[in-house]
Amino acid sequence: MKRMSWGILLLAVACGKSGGGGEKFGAPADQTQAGIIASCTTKLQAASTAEKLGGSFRVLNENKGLIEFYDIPSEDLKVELPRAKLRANQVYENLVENGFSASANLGNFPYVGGVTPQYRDSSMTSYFPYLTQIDAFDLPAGSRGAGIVIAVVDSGVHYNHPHLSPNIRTNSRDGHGPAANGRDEDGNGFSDDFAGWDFYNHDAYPVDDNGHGTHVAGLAAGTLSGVAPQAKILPVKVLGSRGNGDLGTITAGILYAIENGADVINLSLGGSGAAQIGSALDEMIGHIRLANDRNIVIVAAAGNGGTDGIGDCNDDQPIWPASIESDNMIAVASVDGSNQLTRYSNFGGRSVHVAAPGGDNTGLLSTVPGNCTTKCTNTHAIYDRMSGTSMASPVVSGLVAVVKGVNRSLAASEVRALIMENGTDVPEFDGFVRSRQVVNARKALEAAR
Ligand SMILES: [Ca+2]
Ligand SMILES: [Ca+2]
Ligand SMILES: [Ca+2]
Repeated sequence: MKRMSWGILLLAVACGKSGGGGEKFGAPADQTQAGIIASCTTKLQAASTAEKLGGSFRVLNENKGLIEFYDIPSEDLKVELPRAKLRANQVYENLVENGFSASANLGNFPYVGGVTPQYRDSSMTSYFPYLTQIDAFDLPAGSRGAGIVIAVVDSGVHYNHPHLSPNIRTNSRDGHGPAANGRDEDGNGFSDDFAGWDFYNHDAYPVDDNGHGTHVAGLAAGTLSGVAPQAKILPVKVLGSRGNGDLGTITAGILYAIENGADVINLSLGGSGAAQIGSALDEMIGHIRLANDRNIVIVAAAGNGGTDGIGDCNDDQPIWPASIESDNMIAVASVDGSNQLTRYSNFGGRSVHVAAPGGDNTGLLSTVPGNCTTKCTNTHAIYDRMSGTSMASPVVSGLVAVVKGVNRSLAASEVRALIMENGTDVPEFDGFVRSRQVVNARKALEAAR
């Protein structure tokens, strides 16, 4: 419970309604704090608009001119900013369905690095059966995702975990910890973003206060548990400690990943109502298609069955982001250890592309946050089990890294097609999973060479 309080406390200071006219930092904590997102608006315009109309604003992406305004009616904004597209932001309480608070209130701490990577060996097969299930346990040297960046857009990443730390993508052009100076040396709009960015709290330390993002990162690219044990992880925190989040913050996180070197973007999050929300999602849809133009693959969880926990059909009830149609989008259902769809997994013969292990009653074993914040050693290597399409998604993100790692010339749509066509065929998936395949690393690798 302590973990939650600092997030809320910070937001109360940053996003409180009192003292309008200024710039705010950090995401809205609930729907009452949500604002209106405007495109094509400079920070200077935002400041003068907020001052004139008596509200406040936060910058979602300065270079792209994405601003969220608070306490200003949209009619007034429309008059003041005729060129901007305006959309109401939406806040969701539960965008991830599992995760747990870390064992201690970690606060912000710098990435340390300097850990000698410890890779898995044959003595560890029983810990990570999902890797054997998709033929990824013992991939040949040169086929482990080296040189590929997976953005984990989630609740943050415990980047000093000894089995994640060697794989964190760092930005040598902008400092961290003792080298942090409050300046944006590389001019990407984010000061001191050495190890990713925290869009939820607006700082350079995307520490995971939920646990979900760290688990996801470990499945994609942990040195022991990851499908791609030599790929890099770009931590992008967009969710709060309760798994809460909003469309504007998530969209800003996706854009950051696109602009800062991601080859794959993992989105183990989502909400219902894609059809109803409509234009509020336009910005996110636009950015997913922008990623496609740059050959960045998006991998998204198909969803965990909504409130009753029994899988729903995404063809009938679209969810976001998984149901967003784009050639680079891979929506992932979850199977158990016997390649059967798990009870909770959403499905869709048209809109869900592949299936991957996501854990059933026992869950997949992966990295979770511990209370070690400096140079963590193997004694701080904390693991736990979680289940969900949130876990199946990073298994596929890791596979995308493996595939792209051996053939960088593949277009995003080609990577998707290759993964869909080179798995384990499960005839019962007919009408439930578009490709009818559970992904398979060895087959996909052979096809990619
Ligand atoms: Ca920077
Ligand atoms: Ca700096
Ligand atoms: Ca932070």
